[in-house]
Amino acid sequence: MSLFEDAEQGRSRREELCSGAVVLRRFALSDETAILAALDGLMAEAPLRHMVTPGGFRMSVAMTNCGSWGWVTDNTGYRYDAIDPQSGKPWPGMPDVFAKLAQEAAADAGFEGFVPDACLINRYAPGARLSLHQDKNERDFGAPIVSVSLGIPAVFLFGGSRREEKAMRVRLTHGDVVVWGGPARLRYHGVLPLKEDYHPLTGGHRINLTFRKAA
Ligand code: MD6
Ligand code: FE
Repeated sequence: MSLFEDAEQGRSRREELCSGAVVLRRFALSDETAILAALDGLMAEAPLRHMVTPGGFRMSVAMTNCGSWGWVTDNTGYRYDAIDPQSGKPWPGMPDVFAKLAQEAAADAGFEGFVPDACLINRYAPGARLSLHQDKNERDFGAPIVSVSLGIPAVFLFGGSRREEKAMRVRLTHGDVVVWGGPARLRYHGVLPLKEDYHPLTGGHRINLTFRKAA
């Protein structure tokens, strides 16, 4: 067996980070064209924007949402909102190709029946970063989170259940999907400042989609 067999055959490969968290390498690759086409439409309806944290800092990552609920932050705090505060309209619907990919990745990781109602779209330019945080604005921690990486690589920080615990570094590249739930659901995580790079489909950017069951 060749070491590079998975890559040669375009197949996905599974790497467990800890109990409840798994990286499905290249899992989203076969949907790349459909995903990026859908993103163009979504971003025309609900443009990317740099939100402000409750502490008053402008986030370096540009964000938007699709689905029934969108994650937002402003000077009043973090929340899920059915309305895009910038347009006053509901967020764009979640494309079928997104929902299907998220459900299949979750099932592959052992979380059958995942039906996301929120998709946060993050765009990183070189230098953009996400500091260590827990995802805890969702109502039910029983559902996993499915995170899709597209475009240029990033180093994902995967820590413990306390902020002080040393974080693992996981390089995520185009098409990788991280599924995260059960005993791992409240682990601290973040993204190191993005290095300059180029990807033929996203240019100088990384795009991350995180699917959640918010309500
Ligand atoms: C990112 N991801 O990869 C940011 N959260 O750009 C997240 O914050 C995240 O990838 C929960 C579960 C998986 C994630
Ligand atoms: Fe997160």
